[in-house]
Amino acid sequence: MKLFQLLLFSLFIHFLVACTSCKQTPKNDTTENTPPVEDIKVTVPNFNEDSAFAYVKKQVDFGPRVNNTAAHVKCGDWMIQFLKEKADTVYVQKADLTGFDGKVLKSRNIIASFNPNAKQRIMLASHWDTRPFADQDSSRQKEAIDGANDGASGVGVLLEIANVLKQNKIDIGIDIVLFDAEDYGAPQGATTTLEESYCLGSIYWSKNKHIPNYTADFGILLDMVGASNATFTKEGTSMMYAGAFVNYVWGIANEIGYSQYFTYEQTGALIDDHKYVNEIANIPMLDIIHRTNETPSGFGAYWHTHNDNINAVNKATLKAVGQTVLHAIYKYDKKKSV
Ligand code: AHN
Ligand code: ZN
Repeated sequence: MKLFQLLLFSLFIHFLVACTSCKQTPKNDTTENTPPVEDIKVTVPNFNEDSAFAYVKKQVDFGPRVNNTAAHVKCGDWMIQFLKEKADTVYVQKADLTGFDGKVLKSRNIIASFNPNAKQRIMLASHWDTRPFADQDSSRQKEAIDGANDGASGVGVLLEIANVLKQNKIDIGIDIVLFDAEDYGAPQGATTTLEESYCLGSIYWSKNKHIPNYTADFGILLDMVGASNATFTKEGTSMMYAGAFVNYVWGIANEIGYSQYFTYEQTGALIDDHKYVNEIANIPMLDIIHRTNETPSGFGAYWHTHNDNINAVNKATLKAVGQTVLHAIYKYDKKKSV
């Protein structure tokens, strides 16, 4: 009897040990078989600059996308339709925003989400409205600009990225956010009671996100990403709030051959949509924006003039930006860190 009890007890102990080791074995195996992150080979899809350019032209062909105009409504409707065919969920956030001149601007922020339930997310943004005047031009200053670069170029790149995301599996979440009413900023000398007159759509979104507890690991804003030989510097607001992500994206651009576009020069802090995403929504967001030493404004010579038309948009620049952003997101999808 004693012997039998001993046998039972020893069987029980064996059983316990076996169970514990069962649990641990797969864990150890996974750790051993997972290569260090540097060794992970990432396949990055190709960015089609012809397609991106066609989306830029499509927007411009609606006419200037100035709030409260038919062209603005039609272009917005087209983008929503387009994104509904590509993304898992599209949110349209409507808002009546007040411009510096007191006008009510009928606005829509458009958010296209891929993998809406994924915890780790990247936000990609651009503004889609056009400036209602050409205050930097020497003629026809009161007429709206085409905004081929200022507005349409960033959206064109993002619409092509939506195409790529539809066709090439990614596990992290991606949100393409098209902000409205960015460029209704007061011209110099205009009287305004508003502290902020640019970026009304992104300020609204940052205070009223499309999902109340929405957040992202980081964000990339595209602004004026289509000019020939554009230079994208390390801009002050981006460096202040999202420096590690700037280094990540600029590093990738240089690695894949776009060092003439992505320079390591540091330039002054800008007011742009990313400022409010950083400061109000607390999501680190960087700005890929064309900066130059060749003009007093620091923006390209086309900026807020009638020269910002389709001829100012260059496919090679769209490619450099689009391919860099694709690398950044597909690499992050594998590494889950920068
Ligand atoms: C200012 O002009 C203050 N910031 C640049 C924001 C902007 C306007 N981006 C495009 N148009
Ligand atoms: Zn502008």
